[in-house]
Amino acid sequence: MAESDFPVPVSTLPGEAARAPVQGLDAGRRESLCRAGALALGGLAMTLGGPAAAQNAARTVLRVSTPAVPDDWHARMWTVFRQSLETAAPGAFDVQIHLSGTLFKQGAEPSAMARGNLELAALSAADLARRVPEFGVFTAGYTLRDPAHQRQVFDGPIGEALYRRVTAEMDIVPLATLYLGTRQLNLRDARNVRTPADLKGLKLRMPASREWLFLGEALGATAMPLAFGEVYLALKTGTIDAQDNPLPTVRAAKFHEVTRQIVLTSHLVDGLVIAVSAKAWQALDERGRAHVRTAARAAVDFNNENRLKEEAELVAFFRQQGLQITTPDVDAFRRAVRQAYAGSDIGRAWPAELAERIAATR
Ligand code: KDO
Repeated sequence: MAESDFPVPVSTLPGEAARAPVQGLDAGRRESLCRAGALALGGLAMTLGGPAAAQNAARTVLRVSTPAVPDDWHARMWTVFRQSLETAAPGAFDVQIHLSGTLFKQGAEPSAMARGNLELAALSAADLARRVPEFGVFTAGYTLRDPAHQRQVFDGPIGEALYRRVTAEMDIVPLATLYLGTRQLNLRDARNVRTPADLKGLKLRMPASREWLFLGEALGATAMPLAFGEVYLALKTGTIDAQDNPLPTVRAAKFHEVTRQIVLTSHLVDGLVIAVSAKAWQALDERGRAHVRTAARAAVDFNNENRLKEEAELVAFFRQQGLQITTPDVDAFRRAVRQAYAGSDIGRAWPAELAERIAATR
């Protein structure tokens, strides 16, 4: 990713030097050196900028970047994350939350984290599959049955092993996986959709990556890549005919204002992995790490609880808004999607037994 791809220039922030890992030292010594560095910086800031600057210099800056819109639960959960850290360690962390893709573009977060320009993000399976192909199994339609199944898989041995692979391959440390919702089709103009054949020729916007586009095609549509932030306008102007997202996202991004139908294909039980850059993680002591883990869990719990509740209420809400809500032949979609993956390169990117172990997880 070229530097010019980043919409907002990132400058060195106060506290950055205090967080840089020092190679070849044991953790205790590294921690005391970091503390000494922070104190030295604090002293300098005191001289230059007074007590407020000194306090800021000693805080660990954690920048968060997400494409999520402010009213979405997985945007609001970052405030819960910040509050949890503030309660556990008052004044120790400075969590800076950047919403709607204003700091980094959707999909650019992993490389920004690996380069030390970003500390925290919630990453999609497609983002992780680029370096850890097994993660691609979660980009495939109809892999996970429901939110409970997702939780069992990610909180169990499969999740643990995949998290370790991500840490080894990507210079980022997964902390927890949130439920983003179950993805449904959302059409600009209503049509009769029973099976994938009924989507022929439909321009379906998907996030811009090979895995997402494959899923769109497997559903029977013509997949078109587009960033999340551009979907509303594209629906409004007719550049695209449809998009897919979980119902809470449809509401938060107001896609129901520019669409007429939701087809309940339930094709992907979607999740995002909250992860911290390895650089930021290494600069934390054990207590700091425990606080960050607890904060990530609190954020996930907040998101999951609210999202599940809202998801259950939204069909009624969208009907009230005048949208048609239709249920297709989901088995026909499941069969077509599974067949598409079975014979493809993308389906071969993860070991067959992984999909079987996921299916067997209860
Ligand atoms: C989207 O672009 O459709 C998507 O739902 C993909 C997810 O992986 C995630 O990036 C999400 O957008 C954003 O967080 C916005 O809700």
